[in-house]
Amino acid sequence: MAKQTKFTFGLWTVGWLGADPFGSATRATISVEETLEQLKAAGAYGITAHDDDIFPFDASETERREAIDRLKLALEATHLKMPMLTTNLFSHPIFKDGAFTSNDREVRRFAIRKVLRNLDLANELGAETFVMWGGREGAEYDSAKNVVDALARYREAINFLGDYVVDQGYKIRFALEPKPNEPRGDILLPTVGHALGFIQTLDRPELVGLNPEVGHEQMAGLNFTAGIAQALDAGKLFHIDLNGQKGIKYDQDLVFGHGDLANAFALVHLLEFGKEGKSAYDGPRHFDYKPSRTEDWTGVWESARANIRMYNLLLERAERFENDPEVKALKQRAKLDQLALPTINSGESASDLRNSSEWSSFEPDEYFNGRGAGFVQLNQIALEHLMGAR
Ligand code: DIG
Ligand code: MN
Ligand code: MN
Repeated sequence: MAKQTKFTFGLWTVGWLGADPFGSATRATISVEETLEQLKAAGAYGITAHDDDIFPFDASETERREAIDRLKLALEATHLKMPMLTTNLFSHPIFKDGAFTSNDREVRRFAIRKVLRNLDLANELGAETFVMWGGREGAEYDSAKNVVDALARYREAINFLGDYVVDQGYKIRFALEPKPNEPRGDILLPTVGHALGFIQTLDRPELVGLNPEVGHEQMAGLNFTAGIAQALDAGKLFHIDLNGQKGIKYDQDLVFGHGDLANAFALVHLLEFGKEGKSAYDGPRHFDYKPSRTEDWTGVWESARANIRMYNLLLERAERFENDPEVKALKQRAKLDQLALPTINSGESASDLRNSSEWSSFEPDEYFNGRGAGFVQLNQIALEHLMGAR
């Protein structure tokens, strides 16, 4: 049975009208009220947004307030929540060389001011996670960006914003979203690993975690589920962007599971059973995808439902995999239980290890032509579960 998972969608996802660098929009816009009603009907728990998704970049204070109050009414009418807010620091020309790390100091100061106002809005809307995707933080030319200075400016901005959240008493945590490239030739903090290392250099590392996106790690040729495991290991999985990507190419933002399905299966298994058989992540399952440009509005809502259906189907199959007695036996053959054991005995010293009696019977040659791991069969059974063949 599908759990009551907290599925959320960015307003900008189903709201993407199809315009891309090679063509104009293929869909007409619809109202925020209809968008929230449709997402509620599709099974969403909540929505997320950039500030510029709620009101235009150049909205007057009155227009801004009207738009926010209109959104709040639509949230009330649909009982949808808003667990995450984020800031658009990438669309307006002012951000053409970045926001926090623009070479232009006036732009950096403007960007921080825009985020300060958006943090107040996040607090007003009850959003506890504040995503920061630095889509324009980066460069096309190595000579045009001193990366050491850029990281110092990034750090300065996040430290300043962390101080603001603490001074205001906001219950907000930041989630950095890595991406290797697009729209910049190279984006700063390109992967989970880079972002984890950067977080440790901040004044308040406890306030800052990650919002990894499936397709972004996969654009760099990395295993997304392994990256999520490292984020969990570091206690930094504050949010997650689910979608699909078919290998190393432009950011496809496909429906979740419509790219590397086997890795999506492993991801759902990790999220739902990765902590001693229990859920390893209790945050929203957030879809950051784009309904294909080929679709009309009927197709958009079908794609929204497809994200949830894919997650629930993978959850069902991951649960059968987790509880399959044959899988338990195969995991033992693959020594996964041994990997969970510490390598060194409690209190064992280097000389204890060197003088252990085990060495008298230990035969490295036994690993030739024997002691096979059984990984392929385990993978076969996993894929049979994925395919609904078991
Ligand atoms: C792109 O993957 C980014 C932007 O859509 C947004 O800032 C962030 C929020 O999930 N993801
Ligand atoms: Mn993306
Ligand atoms: Mn994203």
